[in-house]
Amino acid sequence: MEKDCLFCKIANGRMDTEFLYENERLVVFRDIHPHAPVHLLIVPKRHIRSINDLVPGDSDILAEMILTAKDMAKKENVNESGYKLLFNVEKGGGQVIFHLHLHLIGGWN
Ligand code: DGP
Repeated sequence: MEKDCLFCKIANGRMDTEFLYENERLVVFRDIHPHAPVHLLIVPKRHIRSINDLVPGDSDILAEMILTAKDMAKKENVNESGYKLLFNVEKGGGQVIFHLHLHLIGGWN
């Protein structure tokens, strides 16, 4: 865990956040400021600052995040209507929480 990292605290159960899914490596919870009817965050428990910090050894967690997003889209009933998967990368890319997370956004009519 990284000291002072909000998503390290959330992902490791130190905050009162409801998980829609959890395993040993990642968690899924709802974004506190949703941009759409369905707005989930897929977050690894291990601290990685951003996409810029990924190394070849991170390919498994990255693939698992995307596969989990696909499963969550089905659970939230947006798989057929469609959805966006988004990584904001660093400040200029809109990232405000510097702990890797994948946005799943959908549910528009
Ligand atoms: P980004 O801009 O990609 O770093 O997105 C960070 C997202 O995290 C933003 O959409 C709001 C969300 N967020 C920030 N703090 C909290 C929190 O304490 N709880 C939850 N559930 N979401 C949070």
